Amino acid sequence: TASEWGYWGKYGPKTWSELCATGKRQSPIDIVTEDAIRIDLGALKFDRYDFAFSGSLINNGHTIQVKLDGVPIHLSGGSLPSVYVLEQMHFHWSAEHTVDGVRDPLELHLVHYNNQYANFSEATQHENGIVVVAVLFEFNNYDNPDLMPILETTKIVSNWVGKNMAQMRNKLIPLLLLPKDHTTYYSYEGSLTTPGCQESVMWFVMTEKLPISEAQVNVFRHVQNSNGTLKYNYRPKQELGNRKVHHRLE
Ligand code: 1SD
Ligand code: ZN
Repeated sequence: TASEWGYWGKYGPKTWSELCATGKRQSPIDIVTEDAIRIDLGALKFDRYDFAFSGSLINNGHTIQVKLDGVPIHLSGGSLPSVYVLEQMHFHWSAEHTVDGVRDPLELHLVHYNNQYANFSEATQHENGIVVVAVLFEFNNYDNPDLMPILETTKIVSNWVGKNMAQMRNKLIPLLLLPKDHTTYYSYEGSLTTPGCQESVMWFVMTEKLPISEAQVNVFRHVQNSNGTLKYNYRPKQELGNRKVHHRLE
């Protein structure tokens, strides 16, 4: 069916054209650090990111997605026009955004929608509707303990394609999934990286990377979907065109 899509083969990104918005602000991109315009756009304000949340995971066949329970988490500041509500977070293995051509093993997306709109899906229809904060993980020899609540539950939903949510056994503090310096970032105007690729996203790619071990990345690489193992789930790089990437420095 036309709604089927994947990351390689018969339904790979080359066949997404009928499912995707086509335009001049598609994501992901390669961030060329030398070309980024250094400017102080203001620090992002991560409100309630430091609380400990219970939540649940789902394997939707394209990624592992985490939903947190309880009070809403808000993102504002950094020249954003309003307050953005955290909708969900999910992972791409390998990373979607490359920095000077380097592709890291994992990228976390914290997906927020503009609270002027009724919900996430309505917000995707507006150019300032969505903010995704992206965190890149690079290989390290040791396990990253802050990923434990998510990884132990990923193992459970690994072969539950699209069926059930699994509750996390341990609470998650979202702030620990951001680098210590979460005020320095690259930002540009782009799109969702999955069909329909709506051009509604302000991207904030954190400059500082977090560590992850090879064993931990392998937990994601073993996730199953209806076609077998979801070995990887990144969309290839899109044209920057005449867009500019900004680099926020204090
Ligand atoms: O890939 C995600 C996808 O899983 C879904 O969360 C979508 C929103 O429905 O967002 C994209 S992305 O642009 O954040 N990668
Ligand atoms: Zn994503």
